[in-house]
Amino acid sequence: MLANCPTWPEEFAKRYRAAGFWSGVTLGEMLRERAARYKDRIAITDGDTQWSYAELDRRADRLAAGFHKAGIKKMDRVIVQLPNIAEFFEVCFALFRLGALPVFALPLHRSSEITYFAEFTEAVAYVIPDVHSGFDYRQLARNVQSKVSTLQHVIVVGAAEEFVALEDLHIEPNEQPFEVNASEVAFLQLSGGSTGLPKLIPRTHDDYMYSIEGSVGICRLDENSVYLAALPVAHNFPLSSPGTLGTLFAGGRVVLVPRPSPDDAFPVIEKERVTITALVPPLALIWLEAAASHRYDLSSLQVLQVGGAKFSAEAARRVRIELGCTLQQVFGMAEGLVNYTRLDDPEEIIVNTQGRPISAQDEIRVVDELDRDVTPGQEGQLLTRGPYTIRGYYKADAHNAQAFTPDGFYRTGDVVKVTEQGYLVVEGRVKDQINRGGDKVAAEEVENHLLAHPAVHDVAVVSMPDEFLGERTCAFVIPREEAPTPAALKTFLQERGLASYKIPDRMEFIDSFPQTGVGKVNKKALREAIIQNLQTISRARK
Ligand code: J2J
Repeated sequence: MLANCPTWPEEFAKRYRAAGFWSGVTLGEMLRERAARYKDRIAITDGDTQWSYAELDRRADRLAAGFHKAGIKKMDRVIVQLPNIAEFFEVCFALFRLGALPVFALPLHRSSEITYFAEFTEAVAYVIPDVHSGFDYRQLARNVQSKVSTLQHVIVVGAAEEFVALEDLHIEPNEQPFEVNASEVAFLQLSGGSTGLPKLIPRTHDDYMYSIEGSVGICRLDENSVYLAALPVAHNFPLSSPGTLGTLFAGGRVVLVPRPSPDDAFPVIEKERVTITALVPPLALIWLEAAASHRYDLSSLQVLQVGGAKFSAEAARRVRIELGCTLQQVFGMAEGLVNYTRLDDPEEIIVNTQGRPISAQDEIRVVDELDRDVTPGQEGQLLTRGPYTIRGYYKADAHNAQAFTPDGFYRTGDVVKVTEQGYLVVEGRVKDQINRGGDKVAAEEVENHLLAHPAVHDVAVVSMPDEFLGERTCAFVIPREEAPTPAALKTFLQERGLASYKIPDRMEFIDSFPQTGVGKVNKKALREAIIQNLQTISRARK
């Protein structure tokens, strides 16, 4: 097992295995079995590239052999930062088969995030595209490699320059397959985060397969399903809810688009006869707007999943009317628990709730600030435990003691209400995070970066309401003698290599922060001040 990963106590593991929730099948074996069954059926479509199940299977084997020959071993961590391209899947399945662990980074991550992931996980390899969306990832790799001594291999899809080209790694596989056990960690997924440094989520083959299988059943995927991956493929939602892996599990076809805009996605939906896709709320709004005037035939689309942030009931109601398909709300988290509205639920449930858990094995508690269960139907903090919700983050003992209850429930930080029918409605959150249209921003992480600026005395990052993204970020800055300009601070953050979506949308300079009774920064007052256009702030200061 990977060291420093809290896991399920033996009594739970035994029960989950005995009941068949954990099937003992690895992700690599799942593909092997599907390839034997579906052979030449198309598994992945990426523009003009089409890979059959047999081809993907063969490529994964050849690449696993190549990774091994290059010196990448079982349990080694490999940062995978790829856009929506077919190679993402050969890389993942090769690593799964080798027993090496992908660390999933998003295409928008920059040197700050990647250097941290590489250092923290002691990654030996980093897989990148050459250039994507106008950004040269080789330049980023040079920067990271100069700082992280463990990082021996940079592997590039495309023009490798001084690095290794992915295509050159393919070799004839060894007869002996690698030994990987389904109870082992399969990869490290990223947490949305609410702390200074992002947390890494260890998911095992067993637990992930269980969540995928459950999701496939709920979303009714089968051999005829065509799933469009429009969101970044490494994110947990398009990866597993049921996402691309669920589609491969079901024998369907994964179709990739480089960007989720209607201009990119609509012609592909028409051409490939896409049946299901997943979006975050702001994108769903853009699709709804575009649906009124586009000229494409979207009639194949049966299900539009929306999740990652709260989708308003008002927008939700428009989906069936304007896009002609069934909306499925998805409230999930990379730590585990995923809730879905069911496809045949009454419209009122689909529009007004964020769904119910995948499994009867998902234990849900809604509690007050003292961990006491609230009266059913009341609002409270969501705690959860179950066969696919982690028991702790990777190498994070101190944080785990707070993020999990002593009996193993994960504190989601979300504030929810449970309806009489057992559906969850997300009402807010207690974690110090801004949910920028599905992109999660940990306030403390951005605050730490701003505090590194010599002209910044103190800073508090909070959310402000936004019609389109749901929330945006605002940084309240107490400057030293001379206040820097907002533009200078933004450039400073960019130069520190922070992902663009974490750079505050707005900056306000103030003299002091409103305080809570116990002398902490009163972020609630700051949030309210923005809504009331900063009047309360000046009052609070007087
Ligand atoms: C309100 N908040 C939501 C929703 C997630 C499927 C779908 C989404 C994610 C995901 C995922 C929300 N309404 N419908 O991993 O498999 C917020 C909550 C939650 C956090 C998790 C999946 N859906 N959220 O978004 O790990 O605050 O996963 O705790 O990125 O997003 O973020 P993340």
